[in-house]
Amino acid sequence: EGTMEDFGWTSYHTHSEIYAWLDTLLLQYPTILTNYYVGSSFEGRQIRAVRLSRKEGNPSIFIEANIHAREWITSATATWLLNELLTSTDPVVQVMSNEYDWIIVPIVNVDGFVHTQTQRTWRKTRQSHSLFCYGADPNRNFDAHWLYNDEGASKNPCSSSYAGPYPFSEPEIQALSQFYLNFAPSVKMYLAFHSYGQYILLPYGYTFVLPRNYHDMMSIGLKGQAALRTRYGADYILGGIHSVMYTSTGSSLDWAFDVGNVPLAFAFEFRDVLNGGYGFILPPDQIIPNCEEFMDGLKAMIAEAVRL
Ligand code: ING
Ligand code: ZN
Repeated sequence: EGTMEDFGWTSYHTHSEIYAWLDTLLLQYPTILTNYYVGSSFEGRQIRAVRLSRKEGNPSIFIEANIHAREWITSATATWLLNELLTSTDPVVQVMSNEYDWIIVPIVNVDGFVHTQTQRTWRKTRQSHSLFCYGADPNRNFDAHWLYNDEGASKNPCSSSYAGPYPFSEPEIQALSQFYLNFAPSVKMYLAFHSYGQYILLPYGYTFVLPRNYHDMMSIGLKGQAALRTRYGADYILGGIHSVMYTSTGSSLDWAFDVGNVPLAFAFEFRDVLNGGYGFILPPDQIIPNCEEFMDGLKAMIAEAVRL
């Protein structure tokens, strides 16, 4: 569909369009952007990442999007954010772009994402684990509290929250975790993008026990929640995954926090609101407002993180 001049955020893009857009950015900003191959998906596609770095020695912010296939707003938001970090004239965004390295994996679950072109509500990976059912839930497949207490994920290969036969059984998740560990010493904030329901989530998913710096993360989250509301009145629910959402084991957030040792970890559930009617099928005219309010929230969260 179209040429690269058409890449924008008024419609959703396929994985090849997103990768082609990354290629044009890499040519356009060769001193600022670095291309990475995170690894290969089960079906042999490249999982790609890009790092934006304007100077040496910055702390990093690591972002994963589209770990769940049908959550198209997440890769749209990740690419929009990257574009803003490259082109924004907002002085606050320019400082964020200068003072942090941004490592962005726009499509973690690339096979699943491609599959949603024909089966729009697919969530999992595409590796077959039984005669009849495909895929594991990539956000239940990390080697941290995997299937802890036999809760928070399913052992049934046909379930949409199937944890996989063993931790890191999914090549995408094995690759993402190894890729993350290369950067871990410099990463200050891990962000996992999901939809929908409008939440700012903190670890943990596997237990009600609070993470070590819960109060710092809550105060950062509160600033984000307030800022997210300012532009269009969006209501984001804030709290630990286990308490405001549901038990979930083997997630990237718990893994990044406990194994990856990241100081700050947040998951976002973007638009739609819980009973908004669109669910995962968020109309494309909501991409930009979603991104704008998210940026308001992120700016406030980073400002609070620096202050603390
Ligand atoms: N929600 C997330 C899920 O994996 C989540 C919620 C986020 C759980 C981060 C654990 C960690 O179920 C969606 N909609 O995918
Ligand atoms: Zn998700």
